[in-house]
Amino acid sequence: MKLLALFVLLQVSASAAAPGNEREFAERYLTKYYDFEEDRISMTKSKVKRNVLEEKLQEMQQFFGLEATGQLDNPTLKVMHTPRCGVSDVQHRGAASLRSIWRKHHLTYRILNYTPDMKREEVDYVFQKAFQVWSDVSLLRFRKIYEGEADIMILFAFGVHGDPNAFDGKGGVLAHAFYPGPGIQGDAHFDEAETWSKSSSQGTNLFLVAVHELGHSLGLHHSNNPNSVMYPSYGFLNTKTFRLSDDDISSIQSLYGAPVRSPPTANPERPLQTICRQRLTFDAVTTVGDKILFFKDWFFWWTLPGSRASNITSISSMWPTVPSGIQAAYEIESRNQLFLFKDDKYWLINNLVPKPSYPRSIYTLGFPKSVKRIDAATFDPSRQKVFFFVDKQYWRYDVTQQAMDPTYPRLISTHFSGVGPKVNAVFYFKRYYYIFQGTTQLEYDPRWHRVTRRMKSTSWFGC
Ligand code: RRS
Ligand code: ZN
Ligand code: ZN
Repeated sequence: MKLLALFVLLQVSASAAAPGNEREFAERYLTKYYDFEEDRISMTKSKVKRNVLEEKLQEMQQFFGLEATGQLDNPTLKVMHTPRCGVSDVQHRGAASLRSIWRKHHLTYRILNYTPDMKREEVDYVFQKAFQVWSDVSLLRFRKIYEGEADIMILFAFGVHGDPNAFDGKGGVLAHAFYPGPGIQGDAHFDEAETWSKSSSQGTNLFLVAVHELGHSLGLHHSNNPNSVMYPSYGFLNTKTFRLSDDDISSIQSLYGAPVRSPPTANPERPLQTICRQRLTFDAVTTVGDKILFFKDWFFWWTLPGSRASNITSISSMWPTVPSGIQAAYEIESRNQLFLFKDDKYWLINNLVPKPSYPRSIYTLGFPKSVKRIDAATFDPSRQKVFFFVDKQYWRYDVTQQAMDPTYPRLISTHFSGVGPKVNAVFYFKRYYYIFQGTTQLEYDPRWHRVTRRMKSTSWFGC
């Protein structure tokens, strides 16, 4: 069970706010959800005097679709006394660590029961469409199941319904959901006290609320952008003109990757013809098991040596924590390790899963501060050494000693006969190094220290 359930009841009961104590109660509420106390203290140290309580009240009133009077009026107190989501409405410093996501792209959902307010087919259709909103802009795929436990279990319930977040009757909180994880995590619950509807003019529109709740089920937090579907107030969602905001799209894509669009240099429908027609350069090339990966911008092609077929995958869909624009990569196959480099950082992917304690600094490998990025890298299993290419020089790292070899860096042109400076990418395959310089690829035999073949960079695609 993940630590963060989206909705935890606010442990402030109405009785704690006796008449006359309303201001104190409101301040506690605003401290919990709107950083009131923190901002009040910093304001006392500031020369500019502002009414922090009034500002915080306005912020809260905007969130709840109330008139932003900045006063502790009755509608505001009513909302404050309603049990609600325990998650702050403001972007908390450090809140990013609370993030949980699904570690897979194919998710199942199950509708456990149906609201009597709508026909069953209508409810089915609404959820299908609500899931589609998220799958259209990400690599997520959803499948409906009819028995057993799904990742996302959907239900309608009144009041107390088996989790700590009882519903509050008609109006107020319409629904809640739990962030990704096992058990109740990921599930979405809808308050049956609402009159659910497919229409935009009567009752509560199930589609809009479902898109919001499923956003949480996928790991999205509330947003303070009123155009976002993750804004916590229903009144701001527009049924007729609904579309995800740019914020919503970039948030979901940062978690699960963007759909694989046609990259600028290739057409996935006819990859071979398109790749072969290009004068392609690559950012990094490496083997991973029996495949060769060719990194370019935000994606990579992969192919099996000897096969004329190739595939394209976005880096973020494969490894959401790894950035685009990888500059160097190498594999230690015997350990199932893949190392990816960008600027002065590197990531370790173990068994295709990113290790959590990365990225690390390249300086921990022994590079001097003058090195700002690695152009290319490869691991030579026969020597147990990694070769790092940086501008005109290369470095040699001993994997067993976990240290840079002494007497490095050396000049590429002196020690790699026939290879000019500035290597874009390099990988080791069957005792040869394949060195990419622009649109040219050199096959280099390290035993005889000579270039044995000169090819197009795209030769591995059967061009
Ligand atoms: C949520 O974030 N779920 O994940 C809950 C959110 C929600 O229900 N927000 C309330 C809301 O907009 N309710 C509409 C009806 C009541 C209007 C009165 C003022 N008021 C899900 C939505 C975004 C799909 C917030 C709210 C507004 C509220 C309230 C809460 C009065 C309690 C009491
Ligand atoms: Zn619930
Ligand atoms: Zn919400």
